[in-house]
Amino acid sequence: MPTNVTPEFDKQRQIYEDTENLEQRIVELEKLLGLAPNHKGAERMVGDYRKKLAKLKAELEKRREQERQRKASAGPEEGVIRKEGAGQICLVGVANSGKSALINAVTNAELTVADYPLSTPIPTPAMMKLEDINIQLVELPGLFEGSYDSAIGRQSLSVARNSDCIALIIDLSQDIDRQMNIIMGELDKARIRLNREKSAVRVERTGMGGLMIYGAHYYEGSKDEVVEYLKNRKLTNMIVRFQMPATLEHLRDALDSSVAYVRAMMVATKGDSAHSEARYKDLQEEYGDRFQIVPVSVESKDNLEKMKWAMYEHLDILRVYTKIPGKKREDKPIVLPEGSIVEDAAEKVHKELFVERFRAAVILREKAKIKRRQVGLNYPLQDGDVLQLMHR
Ligand SMILES: Nc1nc2c(ncn2[C@@H]2O[C@H](COP(=O)(O)OP(=O)(O)OP(=O)(O)O)[C@@H](O)[C@H]2O)c(=O)[nH]1
Ligand SMILES: [Mg+2]
Repeated sequence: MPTNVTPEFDKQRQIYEDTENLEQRIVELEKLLGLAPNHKGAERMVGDYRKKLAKLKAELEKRREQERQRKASAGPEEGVIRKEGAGQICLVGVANSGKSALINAVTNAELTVADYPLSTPIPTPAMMKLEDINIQLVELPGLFEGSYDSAIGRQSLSVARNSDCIALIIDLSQDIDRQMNIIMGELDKARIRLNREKSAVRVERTGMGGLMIYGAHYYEGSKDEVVEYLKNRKLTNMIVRFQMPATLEHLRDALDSSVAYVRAMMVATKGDSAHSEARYKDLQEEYGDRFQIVPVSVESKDNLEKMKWAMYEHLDILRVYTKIPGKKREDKPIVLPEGSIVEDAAEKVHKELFVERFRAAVILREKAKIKRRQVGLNYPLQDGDVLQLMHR
């Protein structure tokens, strides 16, 4: 049933829909809500617009927060590699670990492969095709002890901290402890934490009210210890929430806005070389709990396909294909973060407020028991879903 609206409302709706800038959109949407009819028949529409407004505001807040963090942590040369494709993965390892050879093996790039160190002197991107999407791989110059104190090392690490995933490249023809010590040491100096849950500890600075500590049973020590620590740091008004098992280090990181939490995996290279099997076994034993480890060899082309899929998995994304009834589905997927719902996909397809005109969505899942399912906007999507969106 169409909602009766005034001409002013219609005009303002057009203005709002045509506005691209996020801040301005919020202003226009607020004006629109001011003009909205208040009869019963319009409740649903007004509700949808209010939801949208809340979402836009949250988005703006998130953007501002990201901007603040970027400013807090960035060096002057940050952002030299523009992100492209469905996700970005940084290859991080010591010199000569086989990063360039690996990238050449899975992309069209022709990077210099050489047995002398630092043959790749600056962060270097290449595109890896995987089925119907592209994943950007970035080789960072080989790390060494003290990288973080050099300009190029600092720049590399700033690329890594903003990346979607870090692939630790461990050379199975070299000593693994030495490599891991160097890599983890430099990442640590750059305040990059791998595979660690950011939400284990949440802190909120308050103007007054003293210290409030929730979920203290998750903390490895006593609550008094937390209080003592915060007092020593002159933090007297604050809410601390432990949401998962946590240590003092987690608490310290939570108080430090320059700490970056990045997803990570491990690629063990040169699986064809002498003693590589024993080294791989040690690596599994020591780090298998923390990282998925994929052993590869460029020389014998071993496991490269498996590595590509492991990289895909670590991007935490899903692919959805739109389809018009009676036609073949689109070849190119819409790429969304894992956990996305129908509404997220709809927003990517139809730039403007779809919610109001939304009629129904149908999900086609070939592998599922129920292959065709009519769903609402809040329905969670899965990788490979084919989606039909019906609107007025
Ligand atoms: N046996 C063997 N050697 C490899 C393999 N992959 C790379 N290499 C050799 O390892 C050496 C270093 O390879 P690169 O790809 O240049 O290593 P890199 O990590 O890019 O090095 P930098 O850019 O200098 O840090 C070269 O001599 C390669 O031929 C492999 O799968 N097996
Ligand atoms: Mg290289």
